[in-house]
Amino acid sequence: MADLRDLIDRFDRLVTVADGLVPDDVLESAARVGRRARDRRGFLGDTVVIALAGGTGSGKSSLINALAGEIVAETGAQRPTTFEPLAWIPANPEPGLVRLLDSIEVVERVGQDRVPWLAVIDLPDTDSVSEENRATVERVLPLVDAVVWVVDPEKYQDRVLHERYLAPLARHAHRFVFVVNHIDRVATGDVPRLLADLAETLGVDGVGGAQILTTAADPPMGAPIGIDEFIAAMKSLGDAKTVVEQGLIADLEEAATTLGRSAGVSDTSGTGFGRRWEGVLSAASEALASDLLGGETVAEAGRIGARVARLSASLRARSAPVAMVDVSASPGGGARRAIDTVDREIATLIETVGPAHAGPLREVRSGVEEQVRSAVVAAGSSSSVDLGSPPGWWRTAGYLRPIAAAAAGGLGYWVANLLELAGPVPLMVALVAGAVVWIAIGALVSASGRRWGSMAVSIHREQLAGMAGRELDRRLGRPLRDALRVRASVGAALTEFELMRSGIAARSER
Ligand SMILES: Nc1nc2c(ncn2[C@@H]2O[C@H](COP(=O)(O)OP(=O)(O)O)[C@@H](O)[C@H]2O)c(=O)[nH]1
Ligand SMILES: [Mg+2]
Repeated sequence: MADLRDLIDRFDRLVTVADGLVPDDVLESAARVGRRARDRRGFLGDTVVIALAGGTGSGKSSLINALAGEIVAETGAQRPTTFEPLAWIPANPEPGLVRLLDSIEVVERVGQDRVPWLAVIDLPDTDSVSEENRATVERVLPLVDAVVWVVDPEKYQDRVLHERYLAPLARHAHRFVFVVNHIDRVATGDVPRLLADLAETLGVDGVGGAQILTTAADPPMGAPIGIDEFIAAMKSLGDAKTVVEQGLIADLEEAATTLGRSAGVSDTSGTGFGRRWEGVLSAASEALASDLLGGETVAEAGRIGARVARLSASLRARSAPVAMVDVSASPGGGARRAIDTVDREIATLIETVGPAHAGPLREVRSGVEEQVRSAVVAAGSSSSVDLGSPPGWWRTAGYLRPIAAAAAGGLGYWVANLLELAGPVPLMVALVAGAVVWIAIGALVSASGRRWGSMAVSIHREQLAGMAGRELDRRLGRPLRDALRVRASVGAALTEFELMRSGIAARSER
């Protein structure tokens, strides 16, 4: 998803330029949609951004460390009082997140790819009575998706917290989450009472109904407790947010279309290019992916997977065999199809804007073949796929196979005897039953291996298609957009020129 804040900026600009071109009521309802989007509280973007607040020693830094699975924030044990605000954020942060951290002056940022959709900001401790710290919380609040109040089982009734922070900020209650940390220090039987007690006090503060979680971020013994549940809670917060944002984007798009139609233009460049290009990209990148990793490679991966499975299940194998599949990019039919698809789109564009203005577009068109072929090479640089480690049950199946076959044989023999079948028949029945089970287990393992192999390369294929799509967009989408932008500004300049010219003509007639 593009940065929502940028989209809203663009939208506002559109509303500004449309002023005077469209009826007032149309303009006003569009402006309302823009205002609503901008007023939406929370971080405008894909990442779930949360801020940790709470008193000194409640365990905010420890919680970040527990999320990170390593020490990234100094805890009370290491450095008791100094505070250097820290953010634990995705290693590839979206631009909006970087701007947010810049604006609230959080300098220390630790990149992570453990929970790639989550950004955690450590706020100044809330036990100081200083107004400044509350102002910080208040300033950050509208910009983040949630403020997580980390409290201590002993100090959760702290007057400063409730009177200075929670009660005055109660109107933001719907974006508060509470974490009772140090839960290892509370006897299990006492936890429900403690939580009920906290909930009651929160009700008095006016923040009743908020979610309360429990953690032990840094227990003296054993692993942290409640961290997975904490991540799950943040995830569902993010899911709810995605729904809201998608609705918002749909509203903005609809309002923009209405504005454009009302002003007599069908979209920003008047060509509908943006909308069509997405389809062109996905068709072309799919075609390229078939060059990079075609049906034969998928079949080959299936064969390799089946072989790995059989080997894993054979008692001879000491350790799991390595499973690699070679992917060799061979520009062929797929590249041709991609070239044709893109070429057709540019031809349509040229026709729409008219041959007189199509110079830059024609220039892009002449390079299509070369760019598509380079995109294949760029996307397909990694040439082998590791199928990963084989599922453990194959080995188990290998051990069970002779046992199960022998058991089936024994059972067959016993049943044959029970039926009083004479001569060599019971022995034959035993052999057949044993063989059937032997073969069935072998077939099961093989089939599972085949699925495993082709699944792994199919996933890789999707990644390749994504990469090819990004390459194509960078090499062709961007210059096309630039060409259209130039054309739009030429159009605007031309209009200005015409207006001035007609003004001069009118004056000279007088
Ligand atoms: N027993 C226990 N100690 C904890 C827990 N979480 C943090 N601590 C300890 O409490 C102290 C303060 O933690 P810290 O994360 O620095 O708190 P902060 O001031 O909120 O950042 C440190 O010595 C931590 O080791 C916990 O869940 N259980
Ligand atoms: Mg700390």
